[in-house]
Amino acid sequence: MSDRLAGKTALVTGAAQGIGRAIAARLAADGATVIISDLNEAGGVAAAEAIGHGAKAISADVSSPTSVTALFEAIDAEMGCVDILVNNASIVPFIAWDDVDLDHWQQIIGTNLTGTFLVSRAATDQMRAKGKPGRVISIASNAFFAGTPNMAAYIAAKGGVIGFMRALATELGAYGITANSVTPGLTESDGVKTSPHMAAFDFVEMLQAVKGRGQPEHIADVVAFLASDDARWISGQTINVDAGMVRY
Ligand code: NAD
Ligand code: 4PL
Repeated sequence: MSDRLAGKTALVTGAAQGIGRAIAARLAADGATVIISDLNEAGGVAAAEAIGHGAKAISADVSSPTSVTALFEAIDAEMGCVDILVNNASIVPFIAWDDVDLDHWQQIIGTNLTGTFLVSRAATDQMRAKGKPGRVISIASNAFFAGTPNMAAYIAAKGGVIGFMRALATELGAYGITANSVTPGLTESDGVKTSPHMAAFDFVEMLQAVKGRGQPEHIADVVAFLASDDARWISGQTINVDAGMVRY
């Protein structure tokens, strides 16, 4: 769609499907070399082939320190460094409060919050080691503002992600690295299409200022802006992308 990300390398986690895949496609269309990373190895390869523009798949589990280390060793060997990190990989549960036990809590925090920490730690250490500025963009959720039902551990993890991006902006601003969060509203992703969240669309649309169903591209367009030079003066912020469902 433009060449505003020409010469940049972008890593998008959880990009085999859904919002992550749309983000990868949009960054590639804007000229970035995109690394698609996902637990789902075959899905990542298929996404990279479909997106083209030199997109490449490297599978990883963001919740595993050894897997994240291996991912960044491969990036170091193959392309040197990433300029843009998009923390998108998450589990999106629908779970009644009475079923939220310690196992569930630790699984969700482990992937959605600790995974964001592990990948951000490795990516920004690499940027600093190579003396490169960079961008960290984390996908949180408007459920953090709305307190959406059936997602207690998820909402806690997303609040942690938003807080972490605020802190990282401070820690890394001096190195020319910005850190921001994007909070999508309910979005018709591949994961949501096969989940009980589908039943919430009519209610959510009633609350939206702008009517229609959230699509992955609505989120990808804003992430691509934050990745671009136009967003160089934005850091530590949370951009809500939900057709005006919540105001904060
Ligand atoms: P999705 O389930 O369609 O896709 C998620 C992808 O992440 C999958 O490909 C999955 O394999 C991958 N993944 C899961 N755990 C992983 C791990 N440990 N390591 C690597 N990859 C892993 O999800 P989606 O709806 O596209 O959501 C994408 C992001 O947007 C998530 O951060 C989610 O919390 C956020 N979000 C989604 C919605 C929505 O309504 N869809 C709303 C707000 C925020
Ligand atoms: C409003 O992040 O923000 C359902 C599923 N509804 O994952 C979300 C809303 C879901 C959301 C989310």
